[in-house]
Amino acid sequence: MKDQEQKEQKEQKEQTGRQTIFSGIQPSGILTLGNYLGALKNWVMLQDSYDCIYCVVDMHALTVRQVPAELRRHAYEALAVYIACGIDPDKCILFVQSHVPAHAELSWILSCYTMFGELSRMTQFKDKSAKNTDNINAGLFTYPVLMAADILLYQANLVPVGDDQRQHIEITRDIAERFNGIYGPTFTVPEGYIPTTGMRIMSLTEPEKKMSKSDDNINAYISILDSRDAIMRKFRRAVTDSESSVRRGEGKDGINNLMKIYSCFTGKDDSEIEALFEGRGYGEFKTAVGEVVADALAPVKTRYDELMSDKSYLEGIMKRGAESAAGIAARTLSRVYRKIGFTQIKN
Ligand code: AQP
Repeated sequence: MKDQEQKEQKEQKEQTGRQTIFSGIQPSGILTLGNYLGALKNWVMLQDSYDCIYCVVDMHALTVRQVPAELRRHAYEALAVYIACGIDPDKCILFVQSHVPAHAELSWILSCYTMFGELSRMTQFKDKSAKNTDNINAGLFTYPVLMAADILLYQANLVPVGDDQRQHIEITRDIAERFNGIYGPTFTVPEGYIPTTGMRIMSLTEPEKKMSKSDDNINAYISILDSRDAIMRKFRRAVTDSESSVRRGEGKDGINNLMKIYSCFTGKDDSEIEALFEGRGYGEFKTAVGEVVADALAPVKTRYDELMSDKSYLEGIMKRGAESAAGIAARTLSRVYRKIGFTQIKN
């Protein structure tokens, strides 16, 4: 980004006094209802009040083996889904992580300020290494360091994520505080912004597990781009329990999950849902959940199709976003390099 443009952006930020938000989603598949409720819906809500930077974190996706052509396609799809869900590229910086090399550069530095023991405690590492026993690579282990670099490069104040990412926000804060403690104020110490509803959407087939886009069973997740028929079918098949009255309860993970999803789309709380479906059984409830989800996702799918038919538009957004992000990231990286004692050559 040009010096003048950067200066103007800085001045504007000082005038508006707005806080910065950073978040991202891996293009490791087609984004799910979990990504929508845990992340995207909030991103859209936040874009008018904060300086938002939203990223397609393709480098993170590499921690699990990807088919190259699919990874490339999923990156375009993720960007199109962001926009189709309502993220406005004129209000936010939207970019693809691998287009800004500073993420990898800061990640290396931060890995030297992150302890092996800290990383060993990460539940996502434990879960993913149990799932990918033939590919427990070092990237899977150091994933939280790259995530810390993503956030700290932009001096983000808030990171909107689902409940599953709580631990990664904590380690980011620890790394930032450790670095600041040694070298003086360098990084903004970010806070997680975790929604109260839709915090963790669970699998439809194994409701004790979170809904994941890379689940081998396609019936376990609702993809944001699923057809109405597919959405209805998956909800009808959703695993519940042997009772029949719709009510929240211990050991009723399937129904609890469906109630949470229904609540996210209708704004109704548990007692309202229980009253509405009294005496109507699980079958009717599952159909009702499917309908509210399908209705909400239909316009997203239509907009997505339009966007995907114009690749050059998406590439223009990627390029513009990468330039803006790189300008901000370069300032943080240069400050870090100076503080840790790297030599720097003036251009
Ligand atoms: N099930 C979920 N419920 C609520 N929020 C969720 N998020 C993901 N799944 C759920 C939120 O989406 C953001 C980005 O997640 P991600 O896709 O980058 O990584 P992930 O959490 O590992 O998601 P997946 O779908 O489980 O990916 P795969 O299958 O590739 O590992 C985060 O804010 C996350 O909280």
